[in-house]
Amino acid sequence: MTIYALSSGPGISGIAVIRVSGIKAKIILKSVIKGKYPEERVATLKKFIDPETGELIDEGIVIWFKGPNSYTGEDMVELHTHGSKAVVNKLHYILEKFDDCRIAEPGEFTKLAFQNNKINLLKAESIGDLIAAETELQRKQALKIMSGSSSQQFNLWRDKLIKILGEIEAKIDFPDEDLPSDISKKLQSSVLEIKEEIEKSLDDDKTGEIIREGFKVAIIGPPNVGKSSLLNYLSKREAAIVSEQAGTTRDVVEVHLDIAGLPIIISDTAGIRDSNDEIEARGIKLAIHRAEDADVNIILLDPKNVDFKGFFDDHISDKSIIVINKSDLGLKGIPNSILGKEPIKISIKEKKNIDKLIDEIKAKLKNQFLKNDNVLITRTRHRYHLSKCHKHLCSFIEKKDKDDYDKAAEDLRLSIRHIGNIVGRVDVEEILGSIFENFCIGK
Ligand SMILES: Nc1nc2c(ncn2[C@@H]2O[C@H](COP(=O)(O)OP(=O)(O)OP(=O)(O)O)[C@@H](O)[C@H]2O)c(=O)[nH]1
Ligand SMILES: [Mg+2]
Repeated sequence: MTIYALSSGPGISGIAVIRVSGIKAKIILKSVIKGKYPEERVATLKKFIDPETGELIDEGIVIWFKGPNSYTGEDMVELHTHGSKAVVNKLHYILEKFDDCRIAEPGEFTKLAFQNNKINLLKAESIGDLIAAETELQRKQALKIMSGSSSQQFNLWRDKLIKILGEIEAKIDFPDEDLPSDISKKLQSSVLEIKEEIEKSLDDDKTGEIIREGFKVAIIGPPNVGKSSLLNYLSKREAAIVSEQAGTTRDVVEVHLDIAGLPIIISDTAGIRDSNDEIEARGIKLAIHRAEDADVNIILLDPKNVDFKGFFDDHISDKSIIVINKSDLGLKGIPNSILGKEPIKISIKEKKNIDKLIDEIKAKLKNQFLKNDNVLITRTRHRYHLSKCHKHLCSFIEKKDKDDYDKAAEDLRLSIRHIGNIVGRVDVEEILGSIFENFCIGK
């Protein structure tokens, strides 16, 4: 099967890139250009034609990648045309007419690259992350994973475990061989070491996942203190309705922001108070959930709404930033109990001190999540498999008796399988290979 797709994204643009991958790529390119076939990997200016009528469609650059030296590992072609809807549609129409040629599914080029062993699963995922990256931090993280730093670590653990399994399997298969009597202890301590390293990686405050998805910041507080005004100010648009009526916001209003390179999902919520109004009460419940779920809470008050009883008292924690808005109205009436908590005093109306609040958000996120540079896990999928791997290693370590070799080997096999799942490598042959390598069987 040969696939094609517009790789440069929809919409009018200076240049559009259509990629074709598969066995027919060469024939297709031959049919849609005039003149000599281009050299491999050389950008060449060509006229595009309709192969049926010979009609000129556009003029642009073509590049021919002969497999396996291409992104997908198959024969590939790139057609760089002018980025008009009409040109792109016409070329799609022509490509569709070739036998065994169809439009690619989402991510299919990268899937092919993975299936043809051009990239591992982590790299495939991080290419997706890089394309989706909205902020510097996300770009850097995606690029780091793409360049293979975490794959290396996962593969290193996996290789070590495969080696240990090799030794254990040899012991099971050839019990008469002269293996050292303390083999069990030696293997136990090697596994213990890996287990502890994995433990450290798992204990990472989920930084990688949070960076990928965005830090969650919730604005909470009593009604009418200016929560929606703050959201609108930070997002530079009228994302939420602002009014002098208390109880305006009911639903959670969410906006994605880039604050100094940090990906932030900020939520405006319903003002929290005792309410008999059913809909408002539902909004308040949502607000409380959002506050619990957030990485940072901005607790917004104004000089008239500084009642800390109930909810706010309970919810002040390391993740809260206490802010008094409407400082333009004077700060009279703020009790010492609140001043003692050193709130940031802002005025959205007069655009005062909001930079201080932003600095505090950044500082909080950095302290909480960006302490560790060595992030390995960026998806729930990685965490799931690494935790499972860890669980099986713990179970291996509990098996001290020599009679438990069979079961211990199974624990190792499962842990290897889980770690292999992260990078996309699950291969029994490799384990067999390791036995041959280490014990010279057959000599
Ligand atoms: N004086 C003054 N008024 C402000 C300031 N910020 C917001 N307001 C006003 O306060 C009122 C309430 O603002 P909102 O942003 O709707 O408040 P809220 O907290 O979202 O209110 P609810 O959604 O009802 O909980 C509006 O009339 C705003 O114009 C400020 O810094 N100073
Ligand atoms: Mg509001």
